[in-house]
Amino acid sequence: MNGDQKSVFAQEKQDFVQHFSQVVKILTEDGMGHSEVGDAIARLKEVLVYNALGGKYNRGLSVLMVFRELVEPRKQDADSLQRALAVGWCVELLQAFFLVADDIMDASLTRRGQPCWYKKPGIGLDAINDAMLLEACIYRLLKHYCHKQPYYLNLIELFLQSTYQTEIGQTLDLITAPQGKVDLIRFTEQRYKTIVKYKTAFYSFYLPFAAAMFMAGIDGEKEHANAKSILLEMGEFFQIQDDYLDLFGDPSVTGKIGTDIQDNKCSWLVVKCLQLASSEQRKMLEENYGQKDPEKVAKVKELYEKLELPLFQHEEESYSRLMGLIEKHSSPLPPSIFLEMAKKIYKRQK
Ligand code: DMA
Ligand code: MG
Ligand code: MG
Ligand code: MG
Repeated sequence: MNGDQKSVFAQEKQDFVQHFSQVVKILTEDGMGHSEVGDAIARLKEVLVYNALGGKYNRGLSVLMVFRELVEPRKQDADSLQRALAVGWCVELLQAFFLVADDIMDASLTRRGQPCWYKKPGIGLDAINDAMLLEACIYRLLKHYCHKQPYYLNLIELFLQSTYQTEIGQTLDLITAPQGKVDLIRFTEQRYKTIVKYKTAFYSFYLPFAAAMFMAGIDGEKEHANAKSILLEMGEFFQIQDDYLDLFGDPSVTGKIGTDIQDNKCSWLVVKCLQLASSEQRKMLEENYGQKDPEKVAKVKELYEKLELPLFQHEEESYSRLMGLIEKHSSPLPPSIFLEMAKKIYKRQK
């Protein structure tokens, strides 16, 4: 792949990752002066480095990509670009905050190819406070870079609202998957869609686009609602892939070992399985789902494989639905920003 063909994401990635040391510096420098909290700041630095790096950076890079597309080039001065980078990192910090907590709640073992933070010797449930620190960093960073900007309040409210929506989604995800209580009746397509819209789509897709829109001075309700309608469709599809990869992905590529079957999750796989299963197969699922025993997990996987769950067909359908939405709702934003994102997620392996 030569430079010209590289996606806009690949081009931005280097700048973006390089900016991280600046972010860490801003977040840790004033504390170093206050020597009484120096030890805590050292811990914060460790938490940032372990948990904010090593992912795909799609969410943070989206802010940058959309910002570049929406702001006229003569207004893309060095300071404005610094702010776009910083806001991109705020989205990555939000993600890090959710993931540290999500891995505890899901009893996961690995993330981004290394042990989950709470699994590290000596960390354990102290990771809960670390997650909260990561969240607090979002607003410290926003204030540092953007407090004089006309869109400052819009960004704060956007981050707060996205956090609330994600937490509502995580609540639904968790209460639909009570430990030790398998009840397949809960796993409806409607419930599934609600869970993933809230837990994933808002913060992963709408948030980065909306942040860049606000920074470009686009704050109209209609414009945001239009972009949201496209981005929520992408978000739903993205989580369906995540559910598929949980079981069928290669952990050396995804960086994480799946836990959805063991955790009794309302995964896309179990929802589709139930739509196709005979009453016998349903009974078999009832007996084996939501348990740690590897033999039971393997039985569930076997059933999924036997039923040939229609991910490919779903991908095609979702893609054409998305193209329709982009045609209808992208204006006044250039369709290319949505198409770039779509290119990134359809057919992904990780
Ligand atoms: C992802 O759900 C949602 C959030 C808010 C992290 P998940 O538990 O399926 O994510 P993962 O597969 O990355 O643990
Ligand atoms: Mg999880
Ligand atoms: Mg989860
Ligand atoms: Mg998952």
